[in-house]
Amino acid sequence: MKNNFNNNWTTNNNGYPLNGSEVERYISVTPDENQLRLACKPYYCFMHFGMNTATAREWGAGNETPDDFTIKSINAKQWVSAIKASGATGIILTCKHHDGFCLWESAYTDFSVKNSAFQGDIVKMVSDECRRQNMDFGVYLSPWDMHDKRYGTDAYNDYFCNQLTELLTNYGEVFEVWFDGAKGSNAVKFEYDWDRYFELVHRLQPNANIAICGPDIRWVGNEGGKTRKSEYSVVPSALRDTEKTMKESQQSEEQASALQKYSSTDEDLGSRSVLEKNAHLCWYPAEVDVSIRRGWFYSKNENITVKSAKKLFNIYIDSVGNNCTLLLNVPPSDKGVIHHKDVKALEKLGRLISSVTEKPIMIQKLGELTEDNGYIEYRFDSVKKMRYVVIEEDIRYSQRVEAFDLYIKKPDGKYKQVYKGTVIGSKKIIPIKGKKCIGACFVIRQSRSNPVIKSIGFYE
Ligand code: FUL
Repeated sequence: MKNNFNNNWTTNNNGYPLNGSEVERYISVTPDENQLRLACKPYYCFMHFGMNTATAREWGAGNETPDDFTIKSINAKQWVSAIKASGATGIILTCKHHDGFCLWESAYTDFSVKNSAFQGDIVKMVSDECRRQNMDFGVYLSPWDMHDKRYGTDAYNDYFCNQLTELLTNYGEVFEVWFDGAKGSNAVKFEYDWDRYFELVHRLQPNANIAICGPDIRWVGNEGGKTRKSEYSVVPSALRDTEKTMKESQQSEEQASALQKYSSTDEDLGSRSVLEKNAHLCWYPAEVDVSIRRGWFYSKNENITVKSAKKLFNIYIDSVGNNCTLLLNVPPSDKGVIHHKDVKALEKLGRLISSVTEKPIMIQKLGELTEDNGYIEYRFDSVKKMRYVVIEEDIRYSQRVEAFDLYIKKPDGKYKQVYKGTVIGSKKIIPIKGKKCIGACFVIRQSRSNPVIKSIGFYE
């Protein structure tokens, strides 16, 4: 056959074994309940807000006082509505960033909103509003603390656990806990008691995923919204090493822009050649954290850096549509609101995201493929202008597809290849740019055992 459709996973599988004990070892690695839930809600937002919002800094100096937090009110309703309009399903709030200032009235420090001009508990205001608007709420609590004198001693681990306990008991359900690996290069050497932190999260919020310096969600490795060509979720367990994550994280206030660039270090995290050398494997999907603006915190000088909806949408396609989750940072301003430029971009982003699946041509649930499904042909009832194809693996059975091709059938009946892909995973979104076609063909070239495809959808 001309397009070589017969050369597929059921015939030579690109020369790789289709089954066998090694393949069994890879496909036995699957997500747990929390990770499965996360994959169903793959887009949520970060909110960097705190002392740095008031001082227009990214990290601050650690010697700020509660008086420096000059913000007097916030409009939590506007925050949550603006995020919701963008299609996101949750918000992770920086309850305490590296400067140490707490957005809630912690019983374990004086350095919080309770001693500032602000009346109220910002964590409560945001988490309550999230619940009101049916959005998930998550917490960011920076392990590195420039302000607290206990940092560097055992007492700090107790302090951190006490704060974590407050956040995980007083604010309802928490969907994600974000432990940042960033730390100033000249900060005192200190070993965080990660096991104790993780145990606490598991006990107090059993449904929460722990991200970055945590076992459930992997940092994609840059802050510029870039992903690898093949984003694997089955990877060596060594990637969960918190020390490694910390080494690659931000180490100075000025370094932020360098981290926005993509580094090709560790480009291949999960191909067979990597997995075969590693005895221990885990399910560790990537999260893409990126800011809508240049910085993580609001600064009026950066109003001109708000990314366009189109740019944000491309980031969405490259992350959510590339087997990752997206954590888009939207920092409220020192006026306590999300700036109108960001609000506008978010609204448009929401419309672009819903446009992907608005006009289905055909959606098929496939399940486990068999010998007869080396390639699958689709016939549409009339000529369509196809704009997107969305393919999902049923990740309860791991991540199996390693290579696939997508063809469209042109109105003259000829096939044309429109995409050459590698992994699929939880979701692959392929933009086709409105090409005219009367059908399509999905050819899986390489797989780990029989592919299990939850669905394939074609959209105008
Ligand atoms: C980094 C931090 O240093 C930044 O300030 C920001 O919070 C970002 C999400 O993580 O490592």
